[in-house]
Amino acid sequence: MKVKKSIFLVIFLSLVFFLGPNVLHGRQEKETSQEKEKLKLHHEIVVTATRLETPALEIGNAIVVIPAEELRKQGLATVAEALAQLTHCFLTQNGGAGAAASVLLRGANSEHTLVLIDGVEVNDPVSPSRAYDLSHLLLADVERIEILPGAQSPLYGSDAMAGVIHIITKKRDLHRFTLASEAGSFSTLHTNMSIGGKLKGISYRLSGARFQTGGVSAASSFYAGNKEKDGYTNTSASGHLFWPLGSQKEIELNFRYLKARTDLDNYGGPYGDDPNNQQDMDTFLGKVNYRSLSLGSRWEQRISLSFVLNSRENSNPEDATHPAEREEGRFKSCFFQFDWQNNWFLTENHTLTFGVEQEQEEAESDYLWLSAYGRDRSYFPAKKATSTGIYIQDHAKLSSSFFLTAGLRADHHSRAGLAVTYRLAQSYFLEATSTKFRASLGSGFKAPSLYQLYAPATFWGPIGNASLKPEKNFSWDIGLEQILFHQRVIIQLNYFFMRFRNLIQFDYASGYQNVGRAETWGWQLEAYMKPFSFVRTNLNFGWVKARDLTHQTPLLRRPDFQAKAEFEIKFSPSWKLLFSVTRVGEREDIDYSNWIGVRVKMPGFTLARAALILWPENKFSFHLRLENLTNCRYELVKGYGTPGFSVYTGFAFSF
Ligand SMILES: [Ca+2]
Ligand SMILES: [Ca+2]
Repeated sequence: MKVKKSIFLVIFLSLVFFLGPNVLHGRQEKETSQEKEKLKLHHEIVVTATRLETPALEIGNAIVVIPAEELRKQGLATVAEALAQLTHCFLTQNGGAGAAASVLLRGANSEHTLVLIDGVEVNDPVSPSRAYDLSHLLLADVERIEILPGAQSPLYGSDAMAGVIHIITKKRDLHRFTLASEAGSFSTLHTNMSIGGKLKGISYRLSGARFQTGGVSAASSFYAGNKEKDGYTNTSASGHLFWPLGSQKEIELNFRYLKARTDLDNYGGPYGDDPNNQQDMDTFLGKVNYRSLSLGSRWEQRISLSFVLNSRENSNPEDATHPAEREEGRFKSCFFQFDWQNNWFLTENHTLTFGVEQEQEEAESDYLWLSAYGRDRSYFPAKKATSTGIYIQDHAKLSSSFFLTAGLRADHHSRAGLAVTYRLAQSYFLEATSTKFRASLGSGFKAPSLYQLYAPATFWGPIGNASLKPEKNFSWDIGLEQILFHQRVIIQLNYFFMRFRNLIQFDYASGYQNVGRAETWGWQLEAYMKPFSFVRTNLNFGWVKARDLTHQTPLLRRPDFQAKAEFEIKFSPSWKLLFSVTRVGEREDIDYSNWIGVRVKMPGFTLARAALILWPENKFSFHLRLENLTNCRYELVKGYGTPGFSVYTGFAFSF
């Protein structure tokens, strides 16, 4: 009933806004947006691949850019949902919205991808492998997401082994006010708003969002005993201040806060249900950035200081089905980052970037589990590690069509010692045939996490190992991008290869050891086509092989094949229709439902979605989206639930 009410409310508000005067102004914006689409890909400015604003044409890496505005207009609420639209990575989630989400980029483990929010590293120091849980990040204030696959440690240091996911938020909005809301299946209601403007020369943007859903059962309801739905609420706020100090200097302030509560189950598979197992998450991120130009605009300095505080509490009291079982957990971490980046615009053709980065991570946790079998406590006392990195890079325009980026970096971790990494990326554009050839190679590393270094031994044996060394990898890729028929067709083909060594793996006898080796390789084929001015299609194929070389087994949860076909029909400026089909291939997982984990083959699945957007170019828009059209029954992680067919509707409004 609650959902129906919400849907009516959304439709009502939509009509009120539609009948308002604002809709009349929308038409003029049409041209600029079409212009933008024409310039797609090739003149886009990206920042992640060189730490500089650089046209995509000059980038030797296979960078993927997700424009968030487009996804928001369709009603998507989270960064995880946005990443799930790609065939470049695979997103796994232990249940519905709010459940732990990992992104497996180019077949690598999730902890081997570094996640940045406006340049701030957010991989969680208290997570056993310092991975980032993507489930709580809302799309509301995101401008775009840049994904830079491949070993990128020379740019960003530790953790950037399989690539970097950079979430770039909106800073200066054209709009003074925005409001968007959506309601739909599973009692989902999502609302976000922002205000922006200028006050005494200082630009500001403040935004807030609230997402709540009744959810699906985390332990899949396809198995016996799982009837209880697991809901999720998320309240997020973010702000940005921009203060120009004359024409050559500026200060920026960023903050982001999120508070989330996720209902959990005890495990996936049969009888995993638990009515009162829940997790509370609090995160605060802050950043101050100073930027100046000197020596006749030849020398740019960016000095930034940032921090991230994470706090997570798990609580699972006794209940009717588990009268003797209780769980309590507290996890805390903080991360500080200082970066001094210098860009020397030596000549028109060379930009030299060099700098120093200092980081400190701190974490502690306490976890208690009581059951009929006894009492188990895992206590991790507060531990700290620091690391210092120095980096240098030359981005060179060797001719009007040949670009080269070369970088070198040395990082020193307070416990694990030194890691030196390098990268080389080149891009060549053959004007005569509109063909871009690109190639890149690089090395990466990941310093051991605090838990891997210092987790105290238990009755069962050692865990942490203070003499661990950094994990290392090497990657290369080549690609081709062909533009045909005046950008009506763009085809991209990429091949990549990555080899990992010194991987930290847990051994029951000796705790964590640098013993693992793995290899991943694959192809990515993308075709963008605009056969008519009102039709746009995107075809994406990703093939990945990911192997554990130590045990000679496929890495878990990596589909060997993913394909996606997307069609967009825009009949007039007042409505467009979107339809997409995604096919995910077979992959291996572990089934824990019979005490001992057994390797199982997970079947492939097909998901179809459709979205109707009314007045997509207007200040006011209205959408209706249908997810999992065929009500496909599938699992991302063995035993965990996923939503079936669902319907959402909402509006967005700005002035
Ligand atoms: Ca449940
Ligand atoms: Ca319980």
